[in-house]
Amino acid sequence: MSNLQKFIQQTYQKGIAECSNEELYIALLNYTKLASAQKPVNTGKKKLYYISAEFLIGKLLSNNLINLGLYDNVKKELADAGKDLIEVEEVELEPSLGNGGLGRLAACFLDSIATLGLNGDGVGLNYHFGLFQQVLKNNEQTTIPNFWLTEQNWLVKSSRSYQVPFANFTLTSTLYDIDVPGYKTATKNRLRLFDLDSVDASIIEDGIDFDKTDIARNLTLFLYPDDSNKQGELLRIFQQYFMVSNGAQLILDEAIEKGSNLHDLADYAVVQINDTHPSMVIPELIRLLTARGIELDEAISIVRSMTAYTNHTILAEALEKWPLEFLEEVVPQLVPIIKELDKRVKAEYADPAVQIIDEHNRVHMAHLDIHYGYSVNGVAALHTEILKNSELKAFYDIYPEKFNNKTNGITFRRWLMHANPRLSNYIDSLIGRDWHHDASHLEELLEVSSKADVKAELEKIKAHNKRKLARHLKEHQGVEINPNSIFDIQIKRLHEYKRQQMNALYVIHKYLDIKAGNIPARPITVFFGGKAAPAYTIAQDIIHLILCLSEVIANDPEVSPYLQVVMVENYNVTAASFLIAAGDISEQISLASKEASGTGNMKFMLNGALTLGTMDGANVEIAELVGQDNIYIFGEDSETVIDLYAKEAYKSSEFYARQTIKPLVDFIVSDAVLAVGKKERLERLYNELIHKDWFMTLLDLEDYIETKERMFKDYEDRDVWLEKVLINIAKAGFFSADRTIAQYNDEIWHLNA
Ligand code: 26Q
Repeated sequence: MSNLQKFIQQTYQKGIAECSNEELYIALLNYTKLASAQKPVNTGKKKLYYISAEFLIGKLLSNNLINLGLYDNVKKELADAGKDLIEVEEVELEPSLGNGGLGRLAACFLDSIATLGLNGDGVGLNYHFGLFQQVLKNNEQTTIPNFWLTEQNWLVKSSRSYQVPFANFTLTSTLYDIDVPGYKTATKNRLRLFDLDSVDASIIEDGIDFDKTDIARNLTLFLYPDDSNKQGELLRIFQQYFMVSNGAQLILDEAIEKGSNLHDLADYAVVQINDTHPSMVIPELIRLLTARGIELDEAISIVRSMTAYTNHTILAEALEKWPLEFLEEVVPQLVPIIKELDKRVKAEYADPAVQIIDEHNRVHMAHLDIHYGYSVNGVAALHTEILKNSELKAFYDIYPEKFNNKTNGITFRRWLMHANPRLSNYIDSLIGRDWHHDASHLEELLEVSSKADVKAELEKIKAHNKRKLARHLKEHQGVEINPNSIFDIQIKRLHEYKRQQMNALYVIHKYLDIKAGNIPARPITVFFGGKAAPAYTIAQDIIHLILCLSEVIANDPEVSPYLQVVMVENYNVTAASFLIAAGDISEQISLASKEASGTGNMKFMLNGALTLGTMDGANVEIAELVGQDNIYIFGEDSETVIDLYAKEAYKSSEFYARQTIKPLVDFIVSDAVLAVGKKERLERLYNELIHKDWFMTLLDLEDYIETKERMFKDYEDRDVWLEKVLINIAKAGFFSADRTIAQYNDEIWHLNA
């Protein structure tokens, strides 16, 4: 009997063939945990702590099996017993510990850090319900708690527990670990998730409502609870401090256990601050060091030499600024430290743009990070340039040496090997397996990019993945799609700057065009997926429009054979794996200058979709790598856009007046759409587009429509299209997170492998 057979026999007193998929999942979870437990943790002297409010890790079973080198065997043993690992995997619930790009990036990074043999753990919170689950009902998004944390799970309870002091009470934490086995490595790392001992899910009322003031019960229930009122904002401060105080205590303890005297703490620890949610770690580390007898000046300099900040956005509304009085109410022990740090800045720099505490007594968390950390990085070349030259220019003038770029990356283990095993295996057969450890080897595909048999196989693989997605959607959402259509996909958080509304206007264009008798060469399926923050009204309105269009088109027999719109419910990592492997067109259509990087763009490219995008974020680097012939770029560039904002020169009403645009925008409030939708929502969106359109949808609309039409035309020349596909896959190696992490380590962390 094999190890797995023995394990299952011992667990259930029966063979694999006799087990249900549920039983097999539980057994495999524990089997995998056991295999991983046998791997020693990395013991390198200096350790990275990647602190993040989000870790969007996705289901772990297959990924861990792949990394532990067990996948092929387990799959085969199950198959021999008439079982399908893919079906067993269905049983696993996806952890709900993240929202979007920043959280998924953290998860990809953990995989690469471990794979490169670097000593680095993730630090965050164990949210019992995490981000809400999205349910689409009556053409609207509704929200329910996401119950992901079942009794049997990947967490391993540790013996570490800390006290976290707040103004009026102290809370106790317990640390849970999730193993992060690198890809075929000798050691592992961990994701360290702190939980609140006194958390109590029974306070959840209707939907995702709960008593925001009951901190001792609610602190680790939800990720990003509604912060549209003061109680919600205070809760976020409670959460952030709970995360960083636990993290800081862990950092000091682990360093001391390894022999640190704390004066040399920076030889033992480096902290990467993932956006500003963990920024309070800086004053908290200073507080803890001074409490242990280190002079303030020295404490500040120790912390400055071990903290680094990553910026993920230039949207002003996402840059956190906490009223000092809120901090006073929640964490008064930090306030004198923050005031002291601010005083030192004020003594040196007069420029109001670089102050930590502004004239309205708000604490700018990013400013704290930049002054009191040693590194500031953006997440794509263009993004970092915009930070240096405009958003953070005043800081760049003071500290040019702190600024650096780290273009994002993705783990190919999950986003190719697991999401698209057919393609992954086919690549192995063409160029061998060197790319598993060094993704630049994918360029060897260029040598076969013109071969007819290679193109034919790529075509087959894509068709297979489309059928797989079709089955998945049928089972999970009851939607039928045409696997022979072109799959045009936009999946990402709902946000006006990402311009899902522009794609919706294209759908309207296509609908009216088909009504006018112009039948497309091939049917088109337009997929959307993404959640909207519950308090973000216009984003909800955009979802509403998409769902209404989907219904109008489905009910129109003149159009439905050629055009379908699908809004994928509760878009998450699991859905992404299916969608990305099946995509033909990757929609990356943010207003230039607004998308810091994007990482979905990289995943689609790696899986053989062509990008339809603006010169924004990492699209710019994709365009440089593949060349203009192998990407579809449209729209104004970031300089033009930044200039339009500076001069307040964009007037959406002028674009609306154009004969090409007006009928499309008007259709939002047409009888056809109003018949299936809510007047209030549709009119609000319509008015927003005509009178404000802050993210300049109408500016790029014509070019977008023309470029997309050209893309559909090009799709029909399969030979040429597939050559472009192959060039995209071959050039995707640069976007391996292994490359990104090697750069973080060489230029920021300096850990020994
Ligand atoms: C801020 C203030 C108050 C409440 C919430 C927030 C908040 C929450 C989440 C601000 C930002 C986020 C998440 C940002 C995010 O996911 N950014 C994405 O990061 C990716 C990884 O670097 C990039 O590829 C994307 O371009 C960027 O949008």
